[in-house]
Amino acid sequence: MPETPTRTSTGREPRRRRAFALTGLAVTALLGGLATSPGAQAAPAAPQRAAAADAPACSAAYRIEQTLDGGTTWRMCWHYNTLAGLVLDDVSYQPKGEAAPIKVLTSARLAQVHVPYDDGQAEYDDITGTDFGQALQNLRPAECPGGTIKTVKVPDTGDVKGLCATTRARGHAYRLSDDESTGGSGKLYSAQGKDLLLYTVNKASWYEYITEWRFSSDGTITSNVGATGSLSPYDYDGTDGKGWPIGKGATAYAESHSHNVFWRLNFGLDGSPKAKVEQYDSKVTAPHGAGSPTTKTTRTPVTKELAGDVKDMRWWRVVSKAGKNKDGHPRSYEFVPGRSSRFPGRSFTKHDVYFTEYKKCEQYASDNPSAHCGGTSVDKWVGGETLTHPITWVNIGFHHIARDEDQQPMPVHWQGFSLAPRDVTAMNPLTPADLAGQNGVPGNGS
Ligand SMILES: [Cu+2]
Repeated sequence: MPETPTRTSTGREPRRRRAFALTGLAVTALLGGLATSPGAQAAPAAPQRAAAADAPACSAAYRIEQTLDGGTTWRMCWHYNTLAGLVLDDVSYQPKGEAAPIKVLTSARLAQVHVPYDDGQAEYDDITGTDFGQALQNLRPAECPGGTIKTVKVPDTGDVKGLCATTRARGHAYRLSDDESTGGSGKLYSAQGKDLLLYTVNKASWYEYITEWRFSSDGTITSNVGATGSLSPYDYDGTDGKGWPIGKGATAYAESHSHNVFWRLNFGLDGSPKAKVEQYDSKVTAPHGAGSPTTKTTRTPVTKELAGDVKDMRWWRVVSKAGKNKDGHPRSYEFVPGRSSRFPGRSFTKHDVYFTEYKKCEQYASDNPSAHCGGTSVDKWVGGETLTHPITWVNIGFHHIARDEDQQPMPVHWQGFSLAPRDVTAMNPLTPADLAGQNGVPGNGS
């Protein structure tokens, strides 16, 4: 297996090198793809007329449709990008009671996996700088329980049985014991929820990354990246205080490092690329005398490009300009980040979320291949432009200090975020028929 230097935006030439499985052919293909259109490699066959009116515009092999508990249906297309791997397109959500699918995302995918080592001797952009996309893994049937494994045509690699589409239980969707003592029916309303689950596995040198998307019956979307495979055996040299011994006694100091994972989300709420972004902050004031603390929530319209930082009691949402729910409230999706260790070492990893105005050439959060983008990383694209068609970039970091248990294989460590529907429907999309009359008028026994 040849050792190939990583290609990075700053021409960084790490001393420590991971062994890449890149072949000359793959490198050529990768660069050839970049020269044309960074976002559009390996698109599915020409879109054909959808069989059903509600179906997204892609051929059957690239279409996913799943009805879950409560009658919620998720529909989408997918294609494969030779760098970023799985791309989801035209994602729509149709809970029971909605006459038509509600469009949510135009596209969603990974935008980078940035891996700097603590000693500064290696730094990787795994999406753009390794053979991540080329090294899509074949899945065995047992790895996709209850689902189907779709064939992915990976340029210069061939057909890979690489995309699992299945469902997975997520426990309680809701529970309400409707107490007679408070005027209720005495009934127990309880339901178990399910998610549509899609995933691929891509190898990046010694690591294997599981890219997972979940679409829940209650309208929530979740993406997680799980890192597994193996620690790089070339990196057992962290004896500089920047590693952790995983061999016997004081041996095999695996060098610590970070995994900074970026996603790129192009919303298309209610079928329109135009949307508003809002930031909410709540401030708690300590009690005066014998009183109680009070909390004030402020809404700040994000009208211009923003590099945002997660804080306690702060959140953002992307708001539809094209559609409202049956209560007359504009539909929106709220960004719910998972736990993150923000890495302050690079300008593009300094912030947790970026909202930038759509530009075709802005495809990868770092090491972006296009030279005509005014900078090669997402932070450079926050330039004060007015947001009309916002692109959302999510950065979730994980500082990996290895432990004995990381061998062998390494247990999966996960990082990710959710998008929670906020006023997409007028009530819980799973509300049972008995309780449908309680929109704004809950049973209160009075
Ligand atoms: Cu790691």
